[in-house]
Parts: sequence; C-alpha cells; structure tokens
Amino acid sequence: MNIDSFIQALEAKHPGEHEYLQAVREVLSTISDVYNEHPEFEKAKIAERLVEPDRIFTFKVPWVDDRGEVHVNLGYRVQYNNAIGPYKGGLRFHPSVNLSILKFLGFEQIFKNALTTLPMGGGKGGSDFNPKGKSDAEVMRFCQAYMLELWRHIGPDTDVPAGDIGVGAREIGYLYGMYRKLAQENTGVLTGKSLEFGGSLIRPEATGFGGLYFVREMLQTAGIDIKGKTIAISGFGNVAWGAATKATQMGAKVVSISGPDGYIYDKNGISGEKIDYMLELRASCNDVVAPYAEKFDAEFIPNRRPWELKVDIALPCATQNELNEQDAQNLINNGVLCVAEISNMGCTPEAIDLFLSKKIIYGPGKAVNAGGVATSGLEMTQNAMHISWSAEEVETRLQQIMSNIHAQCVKYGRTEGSSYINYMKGANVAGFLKVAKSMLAQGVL
Ligand code: 2IT
Repeated sequence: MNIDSFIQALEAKHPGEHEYLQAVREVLSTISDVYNEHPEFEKAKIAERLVEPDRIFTFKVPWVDDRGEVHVNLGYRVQYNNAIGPYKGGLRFHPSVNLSILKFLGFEQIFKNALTTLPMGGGKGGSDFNPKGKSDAEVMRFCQAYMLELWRHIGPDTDVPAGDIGVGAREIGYLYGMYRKLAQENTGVLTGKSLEFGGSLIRPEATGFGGLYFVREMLQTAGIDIKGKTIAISGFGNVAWGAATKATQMGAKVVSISGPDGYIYDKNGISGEKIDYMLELRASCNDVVAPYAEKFDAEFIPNRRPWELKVDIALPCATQNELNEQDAQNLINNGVLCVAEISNMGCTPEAIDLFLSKKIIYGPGKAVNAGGVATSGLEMTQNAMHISWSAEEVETRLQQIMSNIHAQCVKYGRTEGSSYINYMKGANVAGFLKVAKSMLAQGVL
C-alpha cells in the first residue's frame, strides 16, 4: 500500500477534513506491514472500505431558548463500521464539532472498541451546540429536538450512543427520556445513564480509571513504579477527574488541571476535596479553571498549557491535538518518562514522532482511554441481562480489560532487538486485525 497516494486520493474526496485525514494516516502508516503480509486484505479492499463510514446522518436541530428565541444547530451521527458489533461511540456537543472531527473520532472508535475485547463496532455523533452557559431547560429542549431526529437510526442492537465532550449524565438523561417516549421501550440504547434507570456503577470514573491502570502497566513493564511520580493533567471534566482520582489512589501526585482560560499549577498536589471541587467547577458551566487558584492558594497561568511543567508523566485529558511538537520538546527537556493520551488523539503527529524517537513511553488514546467505552459495553451487558453489578464487579472487569489491551499492544508493538514498545503500532495493528478479519469473513459489504 502506498500511503501517500492513498491519503492524497482520500483528501481529494474529502478536502479540508484535517483531523479525519490525520487519524487515517496514523493508522495506515502503522499497519502497512501487516497489510502487505496479507494480500487478501488488499484484494478485498479492506483499507478503502474501512476509511469510509457505512453512513452519515446529518440533520438540523431547531430549539427554543428561555427567552423564546429560535436556534438552529446541526446534528450528526456517523455509523462507521459494525463488523464486530453494533455501532458504539459517544456524542460530542461543542461549537467546534464538524464532520472531520466526528469522522476522526468514529474512525478511532472502530479500533478502540475492537481492543476492548467486547463486541462493539465504531460510531460517533454530536452537534455544534454549545452547552456553555445554557440553562437545564435549554439543554433539555435541545436534547429532545436532537433525539426527535436520531431515534429512528439507533437501537440497543444497532447503534448505541453515549457521552463525550459536552454530554454527561444530564444530557444522556434527557436524550434517553425522549428516546424511551418515542420508541415506546426501555432498552440499553444509550450508555452513561444515571444509576436509577439502567446506568452502570464506575461508568463516570471509567475513562480516567482505565487510563491510569494502563499507565501503571506501561510503567511496570519498563520497571518503573508510579508511586511518588508527578503528573500533569490537562482538562478538568469527567475524564480529568477520574484520572486525578485514580492517580492519587495509586500514590502519584497530580499538579495540574487546565481549561480554555489557562492552567492551574498546584505544587501541593490535587487530591481529596480539590478533586471534588473539579466537579463543582464543571457543573458551573463557565468552562474556566481560574477559580481553583483562589480557593486553594495555587498558581493560575493564563492562556497556557501545563506541558511546560517539570513532571514525570503527562496525561492529556481534554481534546484532540492539545499537545504539539513544542510541548513534547518541553516535556522531554524536563525529563518526562511517560505520555499517555486519555483524550482522543491528544498529541499531534509531530509530538508522537518525537516521543517515539526519544523512546519516551507513549500510550495512544485508542488504547489508554478505552476503559470508558469498555465500561459502556459492560453497561450494555447489564441492561441486556436486566441486572446491575456492584462497583467491585465492574471495576474488576475494567481492570482485566485494560490489562488485556496492554497485552495486545505489547504483542504487536515490540520492536525487534529493543525492549522499547511502540504502543501506537501495537494498538493499531491489534485493533485493525480483529476488524479486518471480521470484514473478510463476512464478505464484501
Ligand atoms: O471516546 C470515547 O470512547 C467515548 N466518548 C465513550 C464512548 C462510549 O460509547 O462510551
């Protein structure tokens, strides 16, 4: 496979879809060896079929704000690939949402979901709706209008959406309520539900918890103990909160969180009530972290990102391409040991190249953050069985899944003649092989 000409042809079909093309290029460039070893993949045009979603729904979402003004947002659902299970993946509500971003997220989701060991295909959706500063009633009306269109295309065995940036338990509640009313059924059609109506314990924590299990295992494999290590985290939402909680439990010290306004440096460590405060900050819907500095006597550095700090471990937990080449160089100059994306595609390709060339332990999002969707898979299982598991049961399974993902990455990511593991290659190859073999077995569809 000639990747450059493949991407060129794709770019001609989808001009300007930078994030999508970036995600495709990363996967193809790491799987090209196994692809070429299997001529049957080429013959069945697996790559060409994988990079295009099965279908994309685009729809308008008109809704009325509290003053009676009418707004029109765009809604999307990308059903990417269901070779191994129903389409599965979150909904993102953020003004930056466009087709390129949802296609990159959906494409990543195919391989991530394959890695979880559970039968889930890849999908993603969302809207350019901005929940920032909206009242509960406005969010409710928006979610209802969004679901009024989407409900026809989803179902517990066809497509199971969940949360992502801007979509948490509140939004899932409103979305689920509307689906239930329209479809006249109570099913596991959405995950991330509240506990009272079919949600799973540990789902809110799962992305961050799973990320830290994965990080601990990467470090252990390299003979390093996570205890006592200093960690920079970006973001301050659900994922950052789960990561900070588990990192602290593991005996590491989290010294930063960040928002669109800048970052907090708390040299004493973000633990206990400070972690609880992250939830308060998020619930305030102002999208700022600055108030933390006043409340806990920490430093607030406006309009900058925490990658300039001297830390052992860096965990991007906010959004795509939030850690660039310069940030990577700063971290390396400051002696970073490990960088793991808990956000999707948190590092730019140039940053990743630098980490790999300097043999920094680097974990790609689709492996590191797979605990979120894996626990969504566990929520689907509980819904299908009409039971709910204890927190211990769910967390034990989550831990086993993360360990299994780690083992898959090691199997395919070992570099000959070196103890260094290329987790990016390992994750992409392991995820790809499972999906490609399933597509092959099921014929040209
Ligand atoms: O990026 C992700 O894996 C998610 N936003 C979670 C998706 C899910 O279906 O739980």
